[in-house]
Amino acid sequence: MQTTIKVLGMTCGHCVSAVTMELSLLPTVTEVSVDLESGQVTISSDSALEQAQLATAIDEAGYELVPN
Ligand SMILES: [Cu+2]
Repeated sequence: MQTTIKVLGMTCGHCVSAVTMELSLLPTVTEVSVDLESGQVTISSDSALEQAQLATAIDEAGYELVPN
């Protein structure tokens, strides 16, 4: 399944890497795709991801998850 979130504060390729790495650590995540310009992040995973774990991962990376 795919989850799309919006992340604030990413400005360059390093930001993209940091967010991608943290999200990849979540259980069952198979792919993370970041669009730097829009801040849109698409996550593929085998099970549903909770908003709270996504928020924690984004926070760990040093950015902010936009609540939807
Ligand atoms: Cu950066």
